[in-house]
Amino acid sequence: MKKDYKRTLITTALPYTNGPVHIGHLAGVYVPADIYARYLRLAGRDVVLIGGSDEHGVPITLKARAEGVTPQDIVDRYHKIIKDSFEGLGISFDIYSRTTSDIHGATASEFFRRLYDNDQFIEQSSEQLYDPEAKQFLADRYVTGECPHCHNPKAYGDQCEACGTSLNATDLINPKSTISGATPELRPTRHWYLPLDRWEPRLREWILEGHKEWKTNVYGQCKSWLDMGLQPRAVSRDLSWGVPVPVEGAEGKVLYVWFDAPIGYISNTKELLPDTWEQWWKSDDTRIINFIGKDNIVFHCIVFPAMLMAYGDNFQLPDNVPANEFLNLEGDKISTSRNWAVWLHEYLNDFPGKQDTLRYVLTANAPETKDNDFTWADFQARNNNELAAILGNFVNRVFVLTGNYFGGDVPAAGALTDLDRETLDEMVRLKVSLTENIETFHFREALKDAMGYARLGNKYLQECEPWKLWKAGDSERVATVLNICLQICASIAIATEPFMPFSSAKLAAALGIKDMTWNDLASADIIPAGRHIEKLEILFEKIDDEAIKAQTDRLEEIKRLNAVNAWQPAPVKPTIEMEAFEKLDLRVGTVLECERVKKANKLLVFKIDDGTGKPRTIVSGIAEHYRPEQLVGKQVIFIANLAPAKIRGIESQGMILSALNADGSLIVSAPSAKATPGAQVL
Ligand code: B3M
Ligand code: ZN
Repeated sequence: MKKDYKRTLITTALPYTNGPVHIGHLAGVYVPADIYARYLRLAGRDVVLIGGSDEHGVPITLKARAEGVTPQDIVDRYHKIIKDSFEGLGISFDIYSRTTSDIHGATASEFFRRLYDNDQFIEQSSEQLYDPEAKQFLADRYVTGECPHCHNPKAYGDQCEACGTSLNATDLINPKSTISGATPELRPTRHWYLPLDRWEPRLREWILEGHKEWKTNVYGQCKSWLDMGLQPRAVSRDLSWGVPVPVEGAEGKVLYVWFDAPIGYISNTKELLPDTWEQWWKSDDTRIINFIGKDNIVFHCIVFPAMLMAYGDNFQLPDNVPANEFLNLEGDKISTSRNWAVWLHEYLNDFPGKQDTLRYVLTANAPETKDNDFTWADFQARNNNELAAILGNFVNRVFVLTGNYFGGDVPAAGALTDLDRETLDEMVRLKVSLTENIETFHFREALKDAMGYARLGNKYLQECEPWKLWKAGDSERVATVLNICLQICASIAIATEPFMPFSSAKLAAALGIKDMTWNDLASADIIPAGRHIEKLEILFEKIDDEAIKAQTDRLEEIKRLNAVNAWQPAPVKPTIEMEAFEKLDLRVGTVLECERVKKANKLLVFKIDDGTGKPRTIVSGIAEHYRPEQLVGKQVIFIANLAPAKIRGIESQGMILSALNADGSLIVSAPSAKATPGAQVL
């Protein structure tokens, strides 16, 4: 890690604008980056937080094609949604721009051109997949097929999402065009390759020797890439959407999206700081931190650094790349295409004023070292039992007591007891731990430390019981206790600012704190005696079951729709002869009685009128789909000559036919009109 640096440039992965952002993006990248940036600002450091949309790449053109609109329409739509929702959540970007900006086009072009002029590329013709029907080359996500590593049948031409391996389209087994469904053929085409192998020794030394402090997932992935040996990588594509390759004779070719996107960090800094941007990129005393998700590690740690090395000009390499693992939703992988996500813009709509709850839950559950799970039950519990019951409750009690006993004027502290001193010491210990945890990107632990102030405050208040002291007439002691409690409140405002800026701002305003600094954290005299403190609005309202149920119902509905979309009829069983069918005796019966089988969730027991005059007993496993009373009086089709079987001690004489639907629901088969009980179905 760089020791002497003057400024920190923080970047966040540029989200593709083929959809809105969801909680997985937030937990992995944007919330941690924002925590870090806010902390550095409070600590008085020079920092910029750079973000923007990644508006090139095949997913965007595919989406445009599917909707019959232009790629520009798609990126305009989602860039706005993404930018607005980041703002809504309080992600404090100094700039949030986009890779379709002019300045980015020019910057990316110049970058490529300089590498080209300095012989940093290999120009090579190779056989690539071509769609003879759509008459175009198929790069990246224009092709799907079987992954050669894990045999997932739906791997993309650039990556297998099942095993995470990054692929070339030509690696896929049985490739298919996603445009026309055609089987692609190989055709030669010329492209520019960045010879990563040239930079391998320098990359090895820089990462494997120089950055042992990187997170183990990041370091480990880099090491395994380097140990496999680096290969030249194509940095252009035969596509029409993207930054054109700025070389003569390159018509119809654009820069590979992973070549232009990271340059977006530079373009956006230029746009923000046209006069001083170079300081932020090319000066040794700048420190660059890239916040990304785990699927972006190789591009940020190997490919982009190799590009920067090839460019020269003292471009700084990242000092750290704190990549997170993935967040799941209710036990299932988050997926844009399956709509299995909590979308930020929808959340902001559904839970107005509750930005901090989401930020809190995503940090408390951040997938820092392993994949983690977001559940709505946990979201509600953390809001109600932690934010409202611990933090909100403490500050609220302190404001109420100060109002009741001192008319809202901050009382002066008198002589300190041992407990007071221990409490003040604990505040300092929390600050040391909190600072260390943020500086080393351990935000989950850091959040616990920040909440530690509220826990400490509650404990202190409980031990001192100022309400008893007041009754006993010891107003002097009450003054000291409440003074200390108010200083704890001030520390809560500071300590939680990086994590929960909205409630921190409300609390700070109510306490009359104008300029918060990290320096003041844990101090015993942030709030001077005599200051009149304002009324505090409730910081965290409880979230009721109804609001949570609306969310879980929505997810259930999505699950149902996904099951319907993914449904395929079962393969038809091997052919049988007429003779075999004729052995089967299918009949119509009328349900006379129907009951649940005791202690069996799935079983119903029927008495059926089968025309013989003697009711027939059948046990059927359909209790999850029908209530007994729904079936009484209905007609069903059953197998009349199935060998009887004992089920839970009941002899079942046949089987009722039913059909299982795509969405998991079940219907019992019945004749289309009233039939005579016992009539054969032929
Ligand atoms: N757009 C990939 C992603 O959204 C890509 C990140 C670019 S960062 C320069 O996962
Ligand atoms: Zn795979």
